[in-house]
Formats: sequence, C-alpha cells, structure tokens
Amino acid sequence: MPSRGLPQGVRGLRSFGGDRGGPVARAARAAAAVAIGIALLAPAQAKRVARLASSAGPIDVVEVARGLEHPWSLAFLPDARMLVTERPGRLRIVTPAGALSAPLEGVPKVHANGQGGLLDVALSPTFADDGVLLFSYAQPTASGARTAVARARIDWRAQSPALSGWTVIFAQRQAPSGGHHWGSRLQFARDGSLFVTLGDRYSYRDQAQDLSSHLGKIVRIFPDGRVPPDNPFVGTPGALAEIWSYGHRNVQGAALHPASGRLWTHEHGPQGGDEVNIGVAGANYGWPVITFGREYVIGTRIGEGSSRADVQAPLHQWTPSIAPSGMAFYDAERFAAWRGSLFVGALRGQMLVRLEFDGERLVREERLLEGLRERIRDVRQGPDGLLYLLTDSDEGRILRIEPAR
Ligand SMILES: [Ca+2]
Repeated sequence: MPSRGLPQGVRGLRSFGGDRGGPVARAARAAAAVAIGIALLAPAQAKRVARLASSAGPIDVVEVARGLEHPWSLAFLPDARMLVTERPGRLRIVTPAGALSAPLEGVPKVHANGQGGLLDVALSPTFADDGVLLFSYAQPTASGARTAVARARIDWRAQSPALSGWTVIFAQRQAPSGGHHWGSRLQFARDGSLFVTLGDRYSYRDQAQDLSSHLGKIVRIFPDGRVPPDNPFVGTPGALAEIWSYGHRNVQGAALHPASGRLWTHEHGPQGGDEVNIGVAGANYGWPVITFGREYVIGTRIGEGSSRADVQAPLHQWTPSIAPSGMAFYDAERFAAWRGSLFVGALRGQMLVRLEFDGERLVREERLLEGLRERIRDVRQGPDGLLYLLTDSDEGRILRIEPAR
C-alpha cells in the first residue's frame, strides 16, 4: 500500500513548494497556441527587459525568445542553438536570434498534468558523434504516471529536425496517480554515467526512505539504461540497484561542481526547508524524517527534527521557501566576479539566486532579478559565457543576462 504522508484535510491543497504547475484554462492554452504561431512567423528581436545593479556591476536582462508554454529545460547545441522543452509535450530548437522551430516530431505522449509533462533535456557526451540526446518526462501508465527517461537521436535529414528512434532507458517502478513532484533533472557525471533526480510524488513521501521504491531518490544509470556495478546499493537485499541517494523530496536542480566534479543538487522543502546538497553515494538526505520544513498551512513539524547523525545535512537551506528550479555553476569569463558561483532559479521566490562559496562553505547569497516578477525555471551558462534563463508561465521566455554596455 502506498503511504499517504499527509494529514486529512491537507491533501488536495494547490500549494506544492511553489511549483504550482498551475491549472491553465483551455482558452488560455488556445491563446498560447496562437501566440506560438505568431512567434514562428516573427522571431523576437533581442530586447532589453531591465538594467539592474549587481555585485558584478550593472547587468542587462535581455529577452532572447518568447512564446514558450511553460518551458522547463534548456540545452545548448554545439552550434549555439538551443533545445528547449515545453512542459505540455513540445521540444523546439531556438536560434540565438530567438526564432522558434516548429515542435520536433517524434516526442512520445506525455502526462501533461500538474507539474508533469515533458521535462528535462540533455545532450549525451557523445552527441557530436552520434546526435544522441536524453529527455525526461511524465510517462502515462494504466495506474497513473511515472518519471521516465528516454534517449533519441535528432534526425537532421528530415525536412525539419525530428526525433528518431526514441527508447525508454529508465522508468520508475511506481506509477501513482497525481500530478506533483516528478524531480527529473538529468546530469551526466564525468565518468559518462547519468544522474536522474526523482521526486516523492507528493502524497507518497514516506517512500523516500524506502529503498525498494524509486520515489524520492537520485538514481545513477548508464545512458543505455544499464546499472553501474559500483552503485552503492548493488547487492543490497530489497534495494533497487539504480538508487544512488535517497530521502529526497523534489530535486529540480542538479549540476557538477566544475572543480571537484561532484554532484550538487537542490530540492524543494514543503513550507520552508528548501535545500542545497552535495551528493554522496548511498547517503540519506532525510526527507520526510529530517527536515527544516513544516506542513503546509497548519505549520506543524514534520518527522523528527532538522538533523540526525546518519543523515546528510544540507550545505544551505532556505526558510521561507524560494522553490528552487534549475542550477548552474558559472566558470566563464564574461562575469569575472562570479566565477565559481552557483546560480539557482526560484519559482515562488521569483528571482535568480547567486551563491558564493569558499570551497564548500557558503560565504554570500545574492538575490538577482527581484522585481522582474518572473518565476525562473532553469538557468544555464551559454557557450558565450552569458547566463540564460527560462521563465515559467503560459508565455514563457528565454532571458539572457549580460554585462551592461
Ligand atoms: Ca535533507
């Protein structure tokens, strides 16, 4: 029996760590579709949205593209064009000038419900040779849906680029109903294995501590779906061999530290207790037993407390919650003052957070783009050394941050 982790009366509230996945009226969807059609005909010219002060001096926020419906993930192609997922189930190619391609044919049917849909996209480390990319999505099943990861190739020979030969390489064993907490960031490790973050699906949070469940985990697989033989729970009776770490709530940001190569993640707390964590193979990250967060609305404590000897403590936590999504370390030249910083998008917090570290010790948190009133879904460093953001709305945009000229 799935555990129902919430007290009666709290279930069904539409407040889920700030990642609303918002109910959108059909009329609004139709309007968005029309807007996307217009965007195809008339690519947006990059225009300045704001000039802001920052610790790196004055910065310009520039609109690169618009007309994206709840864009979720951005990945740069080798020629500086961008792959962008839209949560309802579309994958597009966007030129540096902001022209959106038609949705690529060949994307599987997704469970576009709540926070679910087409989610992350990542190029394989072998992309230059084989054109392989990976994407995560909410995969519909008879009982509900689950986070799945597929690989496919981009077929450039088609009249317009299309996905060919997609194959599922991983799918959660559990596929409950409900539309929340899919996790699903994809991050390749330096050894070529792939980390996949998996949410607790909101109503099933106790399974985050259960090693026989894929809910509330980070798994590590090879890009063909095989399990690396050095995964921490290989050979542990009753444990799923894909699991790399557990006790996670909803991880929507993952990146490798540019110096150490270690996996860093953040995750949504409930009411308070959003976390930044450094990855340790086999570690327990606590949810829902050890957390700084509290129950929605009623505010009661969750679990046992905020620390325990056998639970990995967060490097940083946000109370109140900012609802983090997207994560990138900055290691380019255009913002010399920001080299080594970690950038985190915030949905509920409507900002871009910069975290500055001395080694693995946080020394400064800077809050950028407050006042734009945009939910930030993803943040990436571009090949030009500038920062690129996705905004989460029916009329989502790609924004770029550049030094003011
Ligand atoms: Ca934790």
